[in-house]
Amino acid sequence: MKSAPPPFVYVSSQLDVLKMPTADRAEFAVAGRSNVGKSSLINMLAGHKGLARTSGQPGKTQTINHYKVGNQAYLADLPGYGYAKVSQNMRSEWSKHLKAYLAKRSNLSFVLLLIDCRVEPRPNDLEFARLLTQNQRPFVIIFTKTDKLKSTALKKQTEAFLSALPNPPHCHFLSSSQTGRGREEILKFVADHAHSFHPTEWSAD
Ligand SMILES: Nc1nc2c(ncn2[C@@H]2O[C@H](COP(=O)(O)OP(=O)(O)OP(=O)(O)O)[C@@H](O)[C@H]2O)c(=O)[nH]1
Ligand SMILES: [Mg+2]
Repeated sequence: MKSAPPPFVYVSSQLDVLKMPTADRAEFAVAGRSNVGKSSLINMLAGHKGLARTSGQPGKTQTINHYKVGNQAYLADLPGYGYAKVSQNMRSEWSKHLKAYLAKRSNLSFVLLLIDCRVEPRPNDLEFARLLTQNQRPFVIIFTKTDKLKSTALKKQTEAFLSALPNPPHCHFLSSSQTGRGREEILKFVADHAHSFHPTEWSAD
């Protein structure tokens, strides 16, 4: 039987780590290339289509958007990387803020790195995975848009991606925001790891 999702509540949109919500609970950041389906995944997990703004145009999410998940956790929707059409200036601004976020956000428990299950490993995905390890951030891979592939092709693609990674993820999930695939497992992962977040890790950053 499917459980009701914990209520998701929008909190804030910021780029500056100093202005983000108090780091008093576990945080899970949703990261990945532009258009991979980050905002759609948050809506699917929340069971609420209009919560995070989604778009067929890459580059929709331009700030780090925080959502409360029940009282236990924050989900942070990150701007996508790898979108060529935003100006060089804008890209280096985002990259600076993303790097500061990964280095400094004290309650960041896991990064959920989203990968479109149809694409081959791309240099900026591998580079982002490397950046996570440099910052000692544990991460999981969530393969998105699995409604677009048959199971044999899906298995082949996901295995190829996982073996190309420079550093292994904690685990991986298969998801589709169209069918709801992966929802229960991902929510359980968040709940289980939010539970083990200790108040001693709090900081007023
Ligand atoms: N078929 C299919 N389409 C999806 C899925 N998830 C997202 N999409 C589509 O992919 C496009 C991009 O989705 P977003 O959720 O806006 O992507 P994003 O990663 O938040 O993009 P940025 O904010 O630009 O970085 C939209 O047209 C979605 O409808 C999925 O699981 N299946
Ligand atoms: Mg988005």
